[in-house]
Amino acid sequence: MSTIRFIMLGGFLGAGKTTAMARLARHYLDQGKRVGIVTNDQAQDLVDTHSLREQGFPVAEVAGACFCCKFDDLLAKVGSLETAQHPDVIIAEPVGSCTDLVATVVQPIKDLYGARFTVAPYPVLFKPSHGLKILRNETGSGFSPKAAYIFRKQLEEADAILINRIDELTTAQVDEIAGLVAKQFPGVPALRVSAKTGQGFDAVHELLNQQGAFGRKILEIDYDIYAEGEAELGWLNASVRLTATQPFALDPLLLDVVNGLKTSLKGTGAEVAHLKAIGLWEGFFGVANLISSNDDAVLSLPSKCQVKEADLIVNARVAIDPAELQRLVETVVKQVCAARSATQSDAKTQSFRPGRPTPTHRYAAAK
Ligand SMILES: Nc1nc2c(ncn2[C@@H]2O[C@H](COP(=O)(O)OP(=O)(O)OP(=O)(O)O)[C@@H](O)[C@H]2O)c(=O)[nH]1
Ligand SMILES: [Mg+2]
Repeated sequence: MSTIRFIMLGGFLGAGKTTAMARLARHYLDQGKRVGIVTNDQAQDLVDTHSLREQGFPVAEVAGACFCCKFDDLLAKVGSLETAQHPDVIIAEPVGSCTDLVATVVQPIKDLYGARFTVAPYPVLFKPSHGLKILRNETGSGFSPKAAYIFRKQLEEADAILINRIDELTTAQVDEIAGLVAKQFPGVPALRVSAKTGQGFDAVHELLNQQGAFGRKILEIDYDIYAEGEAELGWLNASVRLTATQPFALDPLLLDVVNGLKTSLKGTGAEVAHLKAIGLWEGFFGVANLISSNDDAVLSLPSKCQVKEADLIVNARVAIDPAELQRLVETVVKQVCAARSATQSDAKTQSFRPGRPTPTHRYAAAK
């Protein structure tokens, strides 16, 4: 029996993992391969799962904690994709605040499930907006030193670093990032890519096809700093049905939600790691994002539709108290509804600080 290629794509919150996964999935489908995707979040109602499903990919979701703490669930979800899809390739996206994935996911899969899977080299996407400040050691990088610690640890265990968003960076900016990466993570290949446009992805495909001694970088990591860094984030997943008597355009609504939150968060000084909102109705869907407090909100996937009803899902990862985050999200959704004379129903919200990671397995040395 042939083995399944297992590809995991790491990177910080908002680095471009989901965008890159969709691009990779399309590439393998074009090659006639069958693909399954596994998403992961600290809670239910993940924008990425809905967005990838609406794009037509088979997706299984591991919810409630990161892959490392839900290792058996990850394998069970992969198993359900195997039964339903018989995939040649599985692409998995871990939670963007998670690290130590080689010791807790890659190594256990290789060691315990080597007959079922061949694990691809582990790439980590580099997020320029926060990453440049972190690698420059700038104070006021937007995050605390503990969150910056997680960001660096993610890069440290990578087999290759994918410098993302080159479509919107100058050559000088990309050169500066590449120089800092080469100095601080010596010997790690750095590829220049755009998950949005596909620039540089031939090299990513080549990388992911390589066989050899990959997925072997076991970190020295302080779980106290890691846990405290994660717990600085307020995490919120909310869903609600919106109903209006007159049709409204879905895309401006999504942008209003994200921009409204950006504005209200500005007043608090809390740094945004990633805000994302998806609107869904009868096969239409749109997604809006904001990846840092200093960026602009973007409509990454437009729905181009008018609706009288829509399911809205908001995911927010912000360095703020989760109760305060929930209050701000509720206020903004209320305003957005009032502007369209829309009512809310079936509202569900989970807001919390991520708990301390306690991995199912942790390999102290590479097998
Ligand atoms: N301009 C540009 N935007 C990008 C690129 N890659 C991703 N984005 C945008 O960045 C935002 C975040 O991308 P995602 O793919 O959702 O990031 P993620 O790493 O999956 O985020 P989390 O799941 O929250 O950790 C979206 O608005 C994307 O459209 C890129 O190469 N160029
Ligand atoms: Mg994602």
